[in-house]
Amino acid sequence: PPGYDLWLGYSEIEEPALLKEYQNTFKSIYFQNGNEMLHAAERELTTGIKKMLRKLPDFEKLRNSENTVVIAKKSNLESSLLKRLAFDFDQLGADGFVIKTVLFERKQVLIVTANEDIGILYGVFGLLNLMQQRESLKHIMLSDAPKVNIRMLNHWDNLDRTVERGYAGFSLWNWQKLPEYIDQRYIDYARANASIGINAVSLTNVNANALILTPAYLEKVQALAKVFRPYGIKIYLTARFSAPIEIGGLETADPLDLNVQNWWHGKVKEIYDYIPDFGGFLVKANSEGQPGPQNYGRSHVDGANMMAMALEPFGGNVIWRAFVYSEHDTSDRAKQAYTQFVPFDGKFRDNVLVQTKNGAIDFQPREPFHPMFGAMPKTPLMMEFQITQEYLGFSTHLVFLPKLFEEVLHSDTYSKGKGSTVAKVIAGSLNQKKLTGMAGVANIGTDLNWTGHPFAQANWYGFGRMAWDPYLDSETIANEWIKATYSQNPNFITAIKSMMLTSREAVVNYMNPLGLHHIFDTGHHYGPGPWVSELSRPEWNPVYYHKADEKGIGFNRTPSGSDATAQYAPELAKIFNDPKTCPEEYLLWFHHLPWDYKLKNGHTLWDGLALKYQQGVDQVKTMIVTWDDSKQYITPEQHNEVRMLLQIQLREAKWWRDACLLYFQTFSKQALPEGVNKPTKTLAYYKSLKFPFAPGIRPQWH
Ligand code: BDP
Repeated sequence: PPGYDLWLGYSEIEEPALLKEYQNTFKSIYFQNGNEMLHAAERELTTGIKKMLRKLPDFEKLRNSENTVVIAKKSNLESSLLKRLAFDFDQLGADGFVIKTVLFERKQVLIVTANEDIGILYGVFGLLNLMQQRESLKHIMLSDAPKVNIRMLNHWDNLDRTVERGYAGFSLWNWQKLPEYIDQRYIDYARANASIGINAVSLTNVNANALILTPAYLEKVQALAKVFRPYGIKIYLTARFSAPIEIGGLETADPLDLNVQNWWHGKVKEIYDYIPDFGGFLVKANSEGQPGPQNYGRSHVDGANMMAMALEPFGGNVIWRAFVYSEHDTSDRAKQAYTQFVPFDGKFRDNVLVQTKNGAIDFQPREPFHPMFGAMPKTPLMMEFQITQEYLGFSTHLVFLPKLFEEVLHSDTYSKGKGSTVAKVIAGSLNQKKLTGMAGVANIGTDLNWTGHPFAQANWYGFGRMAWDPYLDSETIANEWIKATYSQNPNFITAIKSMMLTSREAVVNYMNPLGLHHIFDTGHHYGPGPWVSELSRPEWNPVYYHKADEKGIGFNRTPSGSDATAQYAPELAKIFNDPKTCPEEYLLWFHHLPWDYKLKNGHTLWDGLALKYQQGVDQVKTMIVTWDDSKQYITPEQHNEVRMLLQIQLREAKWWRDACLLYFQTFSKQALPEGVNKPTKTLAYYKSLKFPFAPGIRPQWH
């Protein structure tokens, strides 16, 4: 089916000179014999070469002088060859690899080597990627190693196979047919992840069901672990804090209760009997109704450390989420995670990571980076990005997320002076962290092309690449992905790359320009709902976030308001506090400003806001032109599916513009500036819309 192959399509090499070069290179391959992981790597190389070179490669199990390619661990290479390679293996760690062509006994030999099996697997994918990028291998010298330890997908999959905030069908995990039936999809999923270096997955929703920790499910999880193991992927499960009560028959889940502690120890031991390389637990506690240590008057540290102690003897980790805000706390929601967690810096056990969303609210089209990243030098902070597009148009809108990821990672926390970027915090280099990680909430489901929108595949791909190397730039990633997925044609690449790179700014413009945020319709988050005001908790209402009134619009987070800026380094707080120096893309995030406030370009705030909404719509129109102009380079089916999706995106961009502007106009009481299209419907019409078909909603919000 179209799109099923993802970026592993291995299209035929059409360029004759390069084809010839590759054919010469792959005359005789020595591939070190070995375990399941090496076999997986060898299988992948066979598939790739067969497809790209139209010919089955010649593999040798014994090293001989005819070999033109040698793929083996360092410990398996003869010393004369190692000498030729002249490479310092210490810099590779366990996961890194080197790909190098050397002159050996008067012949060119391409070597792929590493310290460990997993390095060989990544090296083979690295080699295949070079070929998909159509790079010459004649003088290749590439070494690469990941900069982050845990590179993880978080699935928000429920046990009934619905996916919270999932827009690409149902959950891949077929609990009914497991453990006996191994769907080919599990294998292809593992291949795709390994190809970009993802080495951990959490299978289940953070709004957890304790049943996943019972033997009936564990034997199924075990079967998945067996499929993922050769691809270097560890399984994590979400642990519901109240599991000792729900499946353990205890009366409490108090982390300081001895019976509770013993229960978790026993449970963890049981899990490791099924899955000896189990990764650990991902926990959402005391957040949005999930139980947690605070139910018993205990702290996040008490809860996390209790689980960490149970996992420690087995080498497992606790990933404790910092996405908390409380109904009892009336302070600005944006401040609450910091308030709850920063005092605990240095108090978590060594195998605890605190997983923090990229921004302080909730995966909005744009947020300033989360202030916790600059404030917990003694705690391994794991980044949580959302790959599934809950607030960015679901799987219907083309939005290239690596642009967003890059913006966050390149942000400067100033926590140790200028240049203290979030990327350095995540990679652990800023504060010498031993354990590092990055997680992405998966956008994957049973849809034939995995992600619903074909371009949403680029977000899975890009997330993996950036988890491997948080310093990578989004343009490089777009380039790689287009070539591996669609076409090698330079015209196509240039056009589509620029379309992808502007797509994120487009969605910000037509949904949440100038720092607006969380003005989505309730529950499902499909479409605009800036007028929503009657939900029980104030911070669930969009009016809480935009605070539009007769005088102006925006959330004052400066010292005269909620003072959330005080959670940033003083240098940064100073910049954010003054509307004149605050980057305009964060203006209404940090300030409540009058409708006639003058923007940098001379427009009033009202006019500027309206023009931004219009610009977003216009950018989508341009994307459509670009896509149509590129028709000749791809198949009609490929062209048509994205064309249809772009038409929906355009319609929805206009909907956002019109609904938001009509609503905000009731406060600004000003006409739309020239250049902004007149809405074709009334505000009452937009308010009346209902969406019983919106996918991915959490059941409790129906
Ligand atoms: C919000 C989602 C909700 C998740 C929550 C979380 O709307 O479905 O459960 O985040 O991350 O964005 O826990």
